[in-house]
Amino acid sequence: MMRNLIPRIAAVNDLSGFGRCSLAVVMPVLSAMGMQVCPIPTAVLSTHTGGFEGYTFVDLTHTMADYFGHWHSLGLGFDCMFSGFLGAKAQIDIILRFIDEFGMDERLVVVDPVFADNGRLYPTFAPEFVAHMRRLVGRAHIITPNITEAAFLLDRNCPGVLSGDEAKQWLLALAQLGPRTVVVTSTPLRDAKSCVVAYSRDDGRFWKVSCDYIPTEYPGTGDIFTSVMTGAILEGDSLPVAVNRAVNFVSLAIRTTFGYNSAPREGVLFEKVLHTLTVPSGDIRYELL
Ligand code: PXL
Repeated sequence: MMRNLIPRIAAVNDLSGFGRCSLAVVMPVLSAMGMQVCPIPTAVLSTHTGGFEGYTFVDLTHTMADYFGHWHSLGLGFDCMFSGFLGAKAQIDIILRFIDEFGMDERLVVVDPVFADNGRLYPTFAPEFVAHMRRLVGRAHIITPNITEAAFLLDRNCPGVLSGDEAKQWLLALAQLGPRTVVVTSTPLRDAKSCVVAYSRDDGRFWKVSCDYIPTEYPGTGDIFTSVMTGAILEGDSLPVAVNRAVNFVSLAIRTTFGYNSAPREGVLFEKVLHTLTVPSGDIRYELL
């Protein structure tokens, strides 16, 4: 049962002024899906950190507790909390308090543990951040790491290639950190270039959705992926359908962008395809892993 007429999501993420990631994509995507997004900004940057030099970075840790304390005094309730890029490790305890004070254990907690990609930590994170993120992951219902973040969370090496059985073992190990649903993006499965794999402890089933391969990477696609998947879950979709809808939307945005040869650091031209989120996806082709 939703608490609000329009599903209401507390979106804990940064605001990057240019480059199409974090709140600048989370908010329009989820609004297009008919959800109310209430942002809790973790930091304000002039651009994201993936491909721009000299960006400004203002950490908003100092205001976050008072910010949601005001919300608490207003008696606001949320159907979902969805966290992404954090400005400092001290924000983990503040978010855990949000989960407690707003009773989010009984609602939906989605944690996208954003801190690394392509085998490396993002520049604003020190290695000790990983242990703090593990504590937040432990309180999530759903997590959506990419394969690099999954490797850091499990203290393993980033795999070159995984068999289906190995991918299942990774998903189970991540679920042991606490979340009942685990979705890992950019998984290098042996029989596909790149896949999203998923596991739900509720029914013990494993899923995979293969992605198109395009020889370019765009920042912000992980944020868009988790936003669409979260919106679909809140709409009542099953896990594999929600993952499939998210893969479809990101693939469409990437193909659209690639055709224009725009600078990858500017992100995907999702504005051109946002309208497709308002109708149910017809192309559902998930498989059991
Ligand atoms: O899309 C993830 C992300 C979010 N926010 C900031 C980032 C990145 C990835 O580079 O730099 C500021």
